[in-house]
Amino acid sequence: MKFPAVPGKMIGSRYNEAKEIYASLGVDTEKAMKTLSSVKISMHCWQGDDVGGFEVNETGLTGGIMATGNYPGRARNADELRKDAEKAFSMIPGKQRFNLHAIYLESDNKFIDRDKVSARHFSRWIEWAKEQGIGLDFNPTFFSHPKSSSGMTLSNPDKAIRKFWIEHGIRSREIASEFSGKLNGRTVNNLWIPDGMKDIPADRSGPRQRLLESLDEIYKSKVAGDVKDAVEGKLFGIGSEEYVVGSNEFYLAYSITRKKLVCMDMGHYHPTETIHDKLSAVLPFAPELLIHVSRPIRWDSDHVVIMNDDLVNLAKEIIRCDALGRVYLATDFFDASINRIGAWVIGVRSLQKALLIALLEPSGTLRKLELAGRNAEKLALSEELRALPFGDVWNFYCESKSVPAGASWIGELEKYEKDVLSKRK
Ligand code: RNT
Ligand code: ZN
Repeated sequence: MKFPAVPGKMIGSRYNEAKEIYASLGVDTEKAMKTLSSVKISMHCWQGDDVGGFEVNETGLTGGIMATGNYPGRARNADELRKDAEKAFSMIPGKQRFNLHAIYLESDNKFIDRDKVSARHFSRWIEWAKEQGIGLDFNPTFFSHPKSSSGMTLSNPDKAIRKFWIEHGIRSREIASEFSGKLNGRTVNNLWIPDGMKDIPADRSGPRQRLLESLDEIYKSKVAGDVKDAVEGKLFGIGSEEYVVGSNEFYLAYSITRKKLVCMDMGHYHPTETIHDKLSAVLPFAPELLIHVSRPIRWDSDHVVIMNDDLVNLAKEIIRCDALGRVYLATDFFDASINRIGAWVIGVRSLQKALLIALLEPSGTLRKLELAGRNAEKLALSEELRALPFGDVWNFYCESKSVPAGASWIGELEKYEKDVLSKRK
């Protein structure tokens, strides 16, 4: 099938017109593109293989999260995953980052348990990141393991199990520290645990007290390099509908008092609750935070991110709060029912488009109208802004970064599926 690429000759002329249109509203398109180019999105490794990972004793995905579908072509090993990520990067404008989970280790067919994992097992990832000129982020993996099958890890009443997971947390920070040192930059190390209960607990505070102590133990020592520790709460998971130990309130309080980053995942709140309003509430107290960019449909379903209102509202808040340097963006979704490289590219490009829309907003004018009490004018202007030719700026931006503009990348996706993915059995 042919996909409507924007005719190359038109991209420049359409951009020039768009530039003038935005300039008439006081918006500088060049500046917007320059700012967009400075944003590095941490693309999650786990869309590439449905959160399977490469442990020798792979147990399958557990922990209250779920990837549904069995579209052919998932990456079966780290080499394939790297190749797929490179393909995705070739269709995403600008250099980004890559986000690894501990289960994506490479241990040459030897079983390495979570309490023994170390930077050595990620040396090929570090080499690859150097070649790509990108930074790496990290996540300890507290799910898909026999010692998490009771649904309790860092909050487990059994001291030995708790200790096992604390050790995993400590080792993960060391790996993050190695990433930061070897790649000469920051590494966000995000901790999420599945701990919770299906039905009404007799004791809600005990597990939380134990989690608190386990976390303090993990973060007790300083690690070298620029490691940003983040903690991610949520409302519920499959099998933990009634109670999640690491709830949003728990981690918000923890992160503020312990000077950690809180991670807000767009799918981890009540189904009608969105996160854009939370930024200006948390930022006065938290120097930095992490966002897991996801798309919940009716529940924390981790659908591929698209440029919907939730995403655009989030992007606008980041820009309006002038918080680009304080808010780290990491994608987090896993759809196993479609081409996985496509999923990555759709998600990251959608986030970039949302940021571009936000950067092209005449926010000063909207604010002035609000202050003057001209609220009909404010609403009218923001509605008219939706019809502005942001797509012409986007296409020009893609072209300036030497990646396909418009829908033309879909052809490349199809070709890669035919040449590479369809050959994986
Ligand atoms: C789970 C959290 C968590 C995971 C990844 C795989 O609900 O969102 O971030 O998606 O760690
Ligand atoms: Zn998440």
